[in-house]
Amino acid sequence: MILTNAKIATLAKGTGFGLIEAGAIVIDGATIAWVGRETDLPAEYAGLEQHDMQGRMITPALIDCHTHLVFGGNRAAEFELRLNGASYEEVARAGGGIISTVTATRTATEDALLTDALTRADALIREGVTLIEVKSGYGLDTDTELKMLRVARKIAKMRPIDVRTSFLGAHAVPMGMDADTYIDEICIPTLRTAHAQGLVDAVDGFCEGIAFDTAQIARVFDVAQELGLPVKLHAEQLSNIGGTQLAATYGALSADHVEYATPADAAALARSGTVAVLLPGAFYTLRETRMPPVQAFRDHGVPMALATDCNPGSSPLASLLLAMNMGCTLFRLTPLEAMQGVTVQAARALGCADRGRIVAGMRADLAVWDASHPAELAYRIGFNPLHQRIFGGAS
Ligand code: DI6
Ligand code: FE
Repeated sequence: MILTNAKIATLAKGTGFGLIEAGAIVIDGATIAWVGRETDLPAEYAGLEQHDMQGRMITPALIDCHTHLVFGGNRAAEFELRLNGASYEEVARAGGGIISTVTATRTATEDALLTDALTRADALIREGVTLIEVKSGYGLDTDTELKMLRVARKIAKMRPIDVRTSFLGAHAVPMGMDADTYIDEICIPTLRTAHAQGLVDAVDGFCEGIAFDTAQIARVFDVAQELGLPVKLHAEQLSNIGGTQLAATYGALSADHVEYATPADAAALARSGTVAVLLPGAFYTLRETRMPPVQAFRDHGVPMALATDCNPGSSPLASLLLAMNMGCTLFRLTPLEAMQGVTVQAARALGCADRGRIVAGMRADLAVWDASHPAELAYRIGFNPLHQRIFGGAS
Protein backbone atom coordinates (compact mmCIF):
# COMPACT_ATOMS: atom_id res chain seq x y z
CA MET A 1 0.00 0.00 0.00
CA ILE A 2 0.97 3.65 -0.31
CA LEU A 3 0.43 6.39 2.25
CA THR A 4 0.06 9.67 0.35
CA ASN A 5 -0.43 13.35 1.12
CA ALA A 6 1.70 13.23 4.27
CA LYS A 7 4.29 15.42 5.93
CA ILE A 8 7.01 12.92 6.78
CA ALA A 9 9.72 13.22 9.43
CA THR A 10 12.05 10.47 8.22
CA LEU A 11 14.87 11.09 10.72
CA ALA A 12 17.13 9.80 7.94
CA LYS A 13 20.78 9.87 8.96
CA GLY A 14 22.35 13.32 8.84
CA THR A 15 19.12 15.12 7.89
CA GLY A 16 17.82 16.24 11.30
CA PHE A 17 14.06 15.67 11.23
CA GLY A 18 14.43 14.79 7.54
CA LEU A 19 11.18 16.52 6.66
CA ILE A 20 9.44 15.72 3.38
CA GLU A 21 6.42 17.81 2.38
CA ALA A 22 3.69 16.21 0.21
CA GLY A 23 5.36 12.89 0.84
CA ALA A 24 4.47 9.26 0.22
CA ILE A 25 5.53 6.00 1.84
CA VAL A 26 5.31 2.67 0.03
CA ILE A 27 4.86 -0.27 2.39
CA ASP A 28 5.52 -3.82 1.22
CA GLY A 29 4.38 -6.30 3.84
CA ALA A 30 6.11 -5.32 7.08
CA THR A 31 8.78 -3.23 5.37
CA ILE A 32 9.15 0.29 4.02
CA ALA A 33 9.82 -0.09 0.30
CA TRP A 34 10.12 3.56 -0.70
CA VAL A 35 9.79 7.04 0.80
CA GLY A 36 9.96 10.42 -0.90
CA ARG A 37 7.97 13.22 -2.48
CA GLU A 38 4.72 12.09 -4.06
CA THR A 39 5.71 13.67 -7.34
CA ASP A 40 8.81 11.41 -7.41
CA LEU A 41 6.87 8.18 -6.85
CA PRO A 42 8.33 5.53 -9.18
CA ALA A 43 5.87 4.33 -11.84
CA GLU A 44 6.10 0.73 -10.61
CA TYR A 45 4.16 1.70 -7.44
CA ALA A 46 1.45 3.73 -9.17
CA GLY A 47 -1.12 0.92 -9.15
CA LEU A 48 -0.94 0.16 -5.41
CA GLU A 49 -3.79 0.82 -3.00
CA GLN A 50 -3.51 4.45 -1.83
CA HIS A 51 -4.35 5.88 1.61
CA ASP A 52 -4.71 9.66 1.76
CA MET A 53 -3.20 10.96 5.03
CA GLN A 54 -4.86 14.37 4.48
CA GLY A 55 -1.72 16.32 5.22
CA ARG A 56 -1.02 14.65 8.58
CA MET A 57 2.49 14.15 9.91
CA ILE A 58 4.12 10.71 9.91
CA THR A 59 7.09 9.85 12.11
CA PRO A 60 8.75 6.56 12.95
CA ALA A 61 6.67 4.81 15.62
CA LEU A 62 7.92 5.48 19.15
CA ILE A 63 10.13 3.08 21.13
CA ASP A 64 10.30 2.93 24.93
CA CYS A 65 13.73 1.40 25.55
CA HIS A 66 13.69 1.29 29.39
CA THR A 67 10.66 0.10 31.36
CA HIS A 68 9.87 -1.99 34.41
CA LEU A 69 6.35 -2.56 33.08
CA VAL A 70 5.71 -5.82 34.96
CA PHE A 71 5.26 -5.46 38.73
CA GLY A 72 2.76 -6.09 41.51
CA GLY A 73 1.11 -3.45 43.68
CA ASN A 74 1.98 0.21 43.78
CA ARG A 75 3.98 2.60 45.97
CA ALA A 76 1.55 5.45 46.64
CA ALA A 77 2.36 5.20 50.37
CA GLU A 78 6.07 5.62 49.66
CA PHE A 79 5.24 8.61 47.48
CA GLU A 80 3.68 10.24 50.51
CA LEU A 81 6.66 9.33 52.73
CA ARG A 82 8.97 11.04 50.28
CA LEU A 83 6.71 14.09 50.10
CA ASN A 84 7.12 14.26 53.87
CA GLY A 85 10.87 14.39 53.52
CA ALA A 86 12.16 10.80 53.37
CA SER A 87 14.67 10.23 50.57
CA TYR A 88 14.49 7.39 48.02
CA GLU A 89 17.59 5.85 49.60
CA GLU A 90 16.20 6.11 53.14
CA VAL A 91 12.99 4.37 52.09
CA ALA A 92 15.02 1.66 50.32
CA ARG A 93 17.34 1.07 53.27
CA ALA A 94 14.32 0.76 55.57
CA GLY A 95 13.05 -2.19 53.51
CA GLY A 96 10.56 -0.17 51.47
CA GLY A 97 11.29 0.83 47.91
CA ILE A 98 12.14 -1.92 45.44
CA ILE A 99 11.88 -4.59 48.15
CA SER A 100 8.23 -3.73 48.85
CA THR A 101 7.43 -4.21 45.16
CA VAL A 102 9.32 -7.53 45.30
CA THR A 103 6.91 -8.77 47.98
CA ALA A 104 3.89 -7.66 45.93
CA THR A 105 5.28 -9.21 42.73
CA ARG A 106 6.09 -12.54 44.38
CA THR A 107 2.54 -12.91 45.68
CA ALA A 108 0.77 -11.76 42.49
CA THR A 109 -0.45 -14.43 40.06
CA GLU A 110 0.92 -14.47 36.54
CA ASP A 111 -2.51 -13.47 35.20
CA ALA A 112 -2.78 -10.52 37.58
CA LEU A 113 0.68 -9.30 36.62
CA LEU A 114 -0.23 -9.58 32.95
CA THR A 115 -3.51 -7.69 33.35
CA ASP A 116 -1.76 -4.79 35.06
CA ALA A 117 1.13 -4.76 32.60
CA LEU A 118 -1.28 -4.69 29.65
CA THR A 119 -2.98 -1.60 31.07
CA ARG A 120 0.38 0.18 31.04
CA ALA A 121 1.32 -1.22 27.61
CA ASP A 122 -2.01 0.06 26.27
CA ALA A 123 -1.20 3.57 27.48
CA LEU A 124 2.06 3.45 25.52
CA ILE A 125 0.38 1.94 22.45
CA ARG A 126 -2.13 4.82 22.45
CA GLU A 127 0.83 7.18 22.04
CA GLY A 128 2.21 5.40 18.99
CA VAL A 129 4.69 3.06 20.70
CA THR A 130 5.41 -0.20 18.83
CA LEU A 131 8.44 -1.52 20.72
CA ILE A 132 9.09 -1.65 24.46
CA GLU A 133 11.83 -3.03 26.61
CA VAL A 134 10.63 -4.78 29.78
CA LYS A 135 12.87 -5.74 32.70
CA SER A 136 12.61 -8.38 35.37
CA GLY A 137 14.05 -7.51 38.78
CA TYR A 138 11.12 -7.50 41.19
CA GLY A 139 11.44 -11.22 41.88
CA LEU A 140 14.97 -11.68 43.22
CA ASP A 141 14.20 -15.39 43.34
CA THR A 142 14.22 -17.83 40.44
CA ASP A 143 10.49 -18.49 40.21
CA THR A 144 9.44 -14.85 40.30
CA GLU A 145 12.13 -13.62 37.90
CA LEU A 146 11.01 -16.27 35.40
CA LYS A 147 7.37 -15.37 36.02
CA MET A 148 8.06 -11.71 35.24
CA LEU A 149 9.89 -12.57 32.02
CA ARG A 150 7.09 -14.88 30.87
CA VAL A 151 4.59 -12.07 31.48
CA ALA A 152 6.79 -9.68 29.48
CA ARG A 153 6.85 -12.13 26.56
CA LYS A 154 3.05 -12.54 26.77
CA ILE A 155 2.50 -8.81 26.29
CA ALA A 156 3.68 -9.22 22.70
CA LYS A 157 1.25 -12.10 22.18
CA MET A 158 -1.72 -10.16 23.57
CA ARG A 159 -1.09 -6.81 21.88
CA PRO A 160 0.29 -5.53 18.55
CA ILE A 161 3.64 -4.52 20.02
CA ASP A 162 7.16 -5.94 20.14
CA VAL A 163 8.88 -6.59 23.47
CA ARG A 164 12.57 -6.93 24.27
CA THR A 165 13.25 -8.41 27.68
CA SER A 166 16.13 -7.56 30.00
CA PHE A 167 17.11 -9.81 32.90
CA LEU A 168 17.55 -7.47 35.88
CA GLY A 169 18.20 -10.03 38.61
CA ALA A 170 20.89 -7.67 39.96
CA HIS A 171 18.30 -5.03 40.92
CA ALA A 172 18.29 -5.17 44.72
CA VAL A 173 19.60 -7.38 47.50
CA PRO A 174 16.76 -9.51 48.92
CA MET A 175 16.07 -9.25 52.65
CA GLY A 176 18.22 -11.47 54.82
CA MET A 177 20.96 -12.13 52.26
CA ASP A 178 24.27 -10.49 51.48
CA ALA A 179 24.87 -9.11 48.01
CA ASP A 180 27.68 -11.50 47.01
CA THR A 181 25.78 -14.60 48.03
CA TYR A 182 22.72 -13.35 46.15
CA ILE A 183 24.69 -12.67 42.96
CA ASP A 184 26.50 -16.01 42.94
CA GLU A 185 23.83 -18.35 44.28
CA ILE A 186 20.58 -16.88 42.95
CA CYS A 187 21.06 -14.18 40.33
CA ILE A 188 23.56 -15.92 38.06
CA PRO A 189 21.94 -19.40 38.15
CA THR A 190 18.58 -17.73 37.43
CA LEU A 191 20.07 -15.90 34.46
CA ARG A 192 21.28 -19.20 33.05
CA THR A 193 17.85 -20.79 33.49
CA ALA A 194 16.00 -17.81 32.01
CA HIS A 195 18.35 -17.79 29.03
CA ALA A 196 17.90 -21.53 28.49
CA GLN A 197 14.14 -20.93 28.40
CA GLY A 198 14.52 -18.25 25.71
CA LEU A 199 13.28 -15.49 28.02
CA VAL A 200 16.24 -13.09 27.89
CA ASP A 201 17.25 -10.60 25.18
CA ALA A 202 19.72 -8.57 27.28
CA VAL A 203 21.18 -8.41 30.79
CA ASP A 204 20.84 -5.35 33.03
CA GLY A 205 21.92 -4.42 36.56
CA PHE A 206 21.55 -1.66 39.14
CA CYS A 207 25.03 -0.38 39.95
CA GLU A 208 24.50 1.87 42.97
CA GLY A 209 25.37 2.28 46.64
CA ILE A 210 21.95 0.84 47.61
CA ALA A 211 22.31 -2.08 45.17
CA PHE A 212 25.44 -3.66 43.61
CA ASP A 213 29.02 -2.53 43.09
CA THR A 214 31.00 -2.84 39.87
CA ALA A 215 32.71 -6.11 40.88
CA GLN A 216 29.36 -7.76 41.52
CA ILE A 217 27.86 -6.47 38.27
CA ALA A 218 30.98 -7.60 36.40
CA ARG A 219 30.37 -11.19 37.51
CA VAL A 220 26.86 -11.04 36.04
CA PHE A 221 28.14 -9.42 32.84
CA ASP A 222 30.79 -12.13 32.44
CA VAL A 223 28.03 -14.72 32.37
CA ALA A 224 26.03 -12.58 29.92
CA GLN A 225 29.05 -12.52 27.61
CA GLU A 226 29.50 -16.25 27.94
CA LEU A 227 25.84 -16.70 26.93
CA GLY A 228 26.20 -14.25 24.03
CA LEU A 229 23.77 -11.74 25.53
CA PRO A 230 24.24 -7.94 25.25
CA VAL A 231 24.37 -5.93 28.47
CA LYS A 232 23.04 -2.57 29.69
CA LEU A 233 23.29 -0.93 33.09
CA HIS A 234 21.51 1.41 35.50
CA ALA A 235 24.56 3.56 36.17
CA GLU A 236 25.34 6.77 38.03
CA GLN A 237 21.71 7.52 38.95
CA LEU A 238 22.25 8.65 42.55
CA SER A 239 26.06 8.70 42.81
CA ASN A 240 29.14 7.88 40.72
CA ILE A 241 30.60 4.46 41.54
CA GLY A 242 32.02 3.57 38.14
CA GLY A 243 29.05 1.89 36.47
CA THR A 244 29.32 3.88 33.26
CA GLN A 245 32.97 2.94 32.78
CA LEU A 246 32.11 -0.69 33.50
CA ALA A 247 29.27 -0.61 30.96
CA ALA A 248 31.65 0.85 28.37
CA THR A 249 34.24 -1.86 29.09
CA TYR A 250 31.64 -4.51 28.28
CA GLY A 251 30.50 -2.71 25.11
CA ALA A 252 27.05 -2.23 26.65
CA LEU A 253 24.09 -1.33 24.46
CA SER A 254 23.22 1.42 26.93
CA ALA A 255 24.07 3.11 30.21
CA ASP A 256 20.89 4.41 31.78
CA HIS A 257 20.11 7.38 34.07
CA VAL A 258 23.75 8.65 34.13
CA GLU A 259 22.97 11.90 36.00
CA TYR A 260 26.29 11.58 37.89
CA ALA A 261 28.35 10.60 34.84
CA THR A 262 31.43 12.76 34.20
CA PRO A 263 32.90 14.04 30.93
CA ALA A 264 35.43 11.16 31.16
CA ASP A 265 32.49 8.75 31.41
CA ALA A 266 30.99 10.38 28.31
CA ALA A 267 34.25 9.82 26.43
CA ALA A 268 34.20 6.14 27.43
CA LEU A 269 30.62 5.74 26.21
CA ALA A 270 31.53 7.36 22.92
CA ARG A 271 34.44 4.94 22.42
CA SER A 272 32.27 1.89 23.09
CA GLY A 273 29.31 3.16 21.03
CA THR A 274 27.07 2.88 24.10
CA VAL A 275 23.80 4.86 24.17
CA ALA A 276 23.13 7.12 27.17
CA VAL A 277 19.48 6.53 28.09
CA LEU A 278 18.07 9.57 29.88
CA LEU A 279 15.14 9.00 32.25
CA PRO A 280 13.64 12.36 33.22
CA GLY A 281 10.60 10.71 34.84
CA ALA A 282 12.80 9.38 37.65
CA PHE A 283 14.70 12.68 37.93
CA TYR A 284 11.37 14.48 38.26
CA THR A 285 9.75 12.03 40.67
CA LEU A 286 12.75 11.96 43.01
CA ARG A 287 13.14 15.72 42.71
CA GLU A 288 16.77 15.24 41.72
CA THR A 289 18.83 18.29 40.92
CA ARG A 290 21.95 16.80 39.35
CA MET A 291 21.51 16.99 35.55
CA PRO A 292 23.00 14.37 33.24
CA PRO A 293 26.03 15.80 31.37
CA VAL A 294 24.07 16.39 28.17
CA GLN A 295 26.59 18.82 26.70
CA ALA A 296 29.46 16.38 27.30
CA PHE A 297 27.41 13.66 25.57
CA ARG A 298 26.93 16.01 22.61
CA ASP A 299 30.59 17.02 22.55
CA HIS A 300 31.75 13.39 22.53
CA GLY A 301 29.05 12.22 20.12
CA VAL A 302 27.33 9.89 22.60
CA PRO A 303 23.90 8.92 21.25
CA MET A 304 21.13 9.90 23.68
CA ALA A 305 17.86 8.02 24.07
CA LEU A 306 14.86 8.93 26.23
CA ALA A 307 12.56 6.48 27.99
CA THR A 308 9.82 6.37 30.63
CA ASP A 309 11.57 4.06 33.16
CA CYS A 310 7.94 3.12 33.93
CA ASN A 311 8.14 1.58 37.43
CA PRO A 312 6.10 1.83 40.64
CA GLY A 313 8.73 3.68 42.67
CA SER A 314 10.95 6.24 41.03
CA SER A 315 9.03 6.79 37.80
CA PRO A 316 5.32 5.90 37.78
CA LEU A 317 5.12 7.24 34.24
CA ALA A 318 3.43 5.54 31.29
CA SER A 319 3.70 8.40 28.79
CA LEU A 320 6.60 8.60 26.39
CA LEU A 321 5.29 11.92 25.06
CA LEU A 322 5.59 13.35 28.56
CA ALA A 323 9.09 11.87 28.84
CA MET A 324 9.96 13.80 25.65
CA ASN A 325 8.64 17.01 27.15
CA MET A 326 10.54 16.39 30.39
CA GLY A 327 13.69 15.59 28.44
CA CYS A 328 13.50 19.04 26.86
CA THR A 329 12.31 21.06 29.85
CA LEU A 330 14.36 19.34 32.58
CA PHE A 331 17.46 18.23 30.66
CA ARG A 332 17.49 20.89 27.94
CA LEU A 333 17.39 18.44 25.05
CA THR A 334 16.32 19.95 21.76
CA PRO A 335 13.00 18.74 20.31
CA LEU A 336 15.05 16.98 17.61
CA GLU A 337 17.14 15.15 20.23
CA ALA A 338 13.94 14.18 22.05
CA MET A 339 12.42 12.83 18.83
CA GLN A 340 15.58 10.89 17.95
CA GLY A 341 15.73 9.73 21.57
CA VAL A 342 12.40 7.87 21.36
CA THR A 343 13.00 6.51 17.86
CA VAL A 344 16.37 5.85 16.28
CA GLN A 345 18.50 6.10 19.45
CA ALA A 346 16.01 4.03 21.45
CA ALA A 347 16.21 1.39 18.72
CA ARG A 348 19.97 1.44 19.04
CA ALA A 349 19.75 1.05 22.82
CA LEU A 350 17.87 -2.18 22.15
CA GLY A 351 20.14 -3.39 19.37
CA CYS A 352 17.29 -3.13 16.83
CA ALA A 353 18.98 -1.61 13.78
CA ASP A 354 15.89 -2.09 11.55
CA ARG A 355 13.78 0.53 13.33
CA GLY A 356 13.53 4.16 14.26
CA ARG A 357 13.84 5.84 10.85
CA ILE A 358 11.55 6.05 7.82
CA VAL A 359 13.97 4.74 5.23
CA ALA A 360 13.59 2.03 2.58
CA GLY A 361 14.38 -1.37 4.07
CA MET A 362 13.37 -0.43 7.62
CA ARG A 363 10.44 -2.06 9.37
CA ALA A 364 7.14 -0.27 8.68
CA ASP A 365 6.43 0.86 12.26
CA LEU A 366 4.93 4.34 11.87
CA ALA A 367 2.96 6.91 13.84
CA VAL A 368 0.50 9.28 12.12
CA TRP A 369 -0.15 12.47 14.06
CA ASP A 370 -2.59 15.36 13.98
CA ALA A 371 0.33 17.74 14.11
CA SER A 372 2.23 19.77 11.57
CA HIS A 373 5.77 19.61 12.98
CA PRO A 374 7.56 16.95 15.06
CA ALA A 375 8.63 19.56 17.63
CA GLU A 376 4.96 19.71 18.69
CA LEU A 377 5.25 16.22 20.19
CA ALA A 378 7.77 17.36 22.82
CA TYR A 379 6.30 20.82 23.32
CA ARG A 380 2.79 20.02 24.53
CA ILE A 381 2.01 18.59 27.96
CA GLY A 382 -0.84 16.12 28.39
CA PHE A 383 -1.85 16.17 24.72
CA ASN A 384 -1.93 13.06 22.60
CA PRO A 385 -2.24 13.93 18.92
CA LEU A 386 -1.87 10.33 17.68
CA HIS A 387 -4.20 9.64 14.76
CA GLN A 388 -3.05 6.17 13.75
CA ARG A 389 -0.30 3.68 14.53
CA ILE A 390 1.10 1.30 11.93
CA PHE A 391 2.80 -1.80 13.31
CA GLY A 392 4.76 -3.92 10.87
CA GLY A 393 2.79 -2.48 7.97
CA ALA A 394 -0.62 -3.12 9.61
CA SER A 395 -2.84 -0.56 11.27
N1 DI6 B 1 16.44 2.43 38.90
C1 DI6 B 1 15.20 2.84 38.68
O1 DI6 B 1 14.90 3.90 38.27
C2 DI6 B 1 14.29 1.75 38.99
N2 DI6 B 1 15.19 0.68 39.21
C3 DI6 B 1 16.41 1.11 39.20
O2 DI6 B 1 17.37 0.38 39.36
C4 DI6 B 1 13.47 2.05 40.19
C5 DI6 B 1 12.86 0.83 40.75
C6 DI6 B 1 11.95 1.10 41.91
O3 DI6 B 1 12.10 2.06 42.69
O4 DI6 B 1 11.04 0.26 42.06
FE1 FE C 1 15.02 1.63 35.63
